Amino acid sequence: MATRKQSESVLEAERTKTKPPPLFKVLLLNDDYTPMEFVVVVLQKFFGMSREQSTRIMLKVHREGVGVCGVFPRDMAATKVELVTGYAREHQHPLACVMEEI
Ligand code: TYC
Repeated sequence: MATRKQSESVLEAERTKTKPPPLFKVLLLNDDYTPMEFVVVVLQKFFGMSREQSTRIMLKVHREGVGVCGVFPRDMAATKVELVTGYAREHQHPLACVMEEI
């Protein structure tokens, strides 16, 4: 049976050592060549957005240069970036999708 002091020092060690896992934003970047309709489809297909939400984000990227598609743990963000980039290249579009730690 641990004493109160022992329990407190274990809790203190955990408080100072354990960090929550980092989160990453997945971003789409604007370019002059990828068709708007293709970007809308990408947002629906890979990020589960409605047509309306996809259109909003696509227009934001088109006007402002960058937009957030979602926030994910590292592995999930990396997979989204790979899938979107692969899909864009299959269709010969230069669409850029990147991840950035929050
Ligand atoms: N700027 C592109 C065009 O005018 C559309 C576009 C939007 C491209 C978002 C990329 O991430 C992007 N066809």
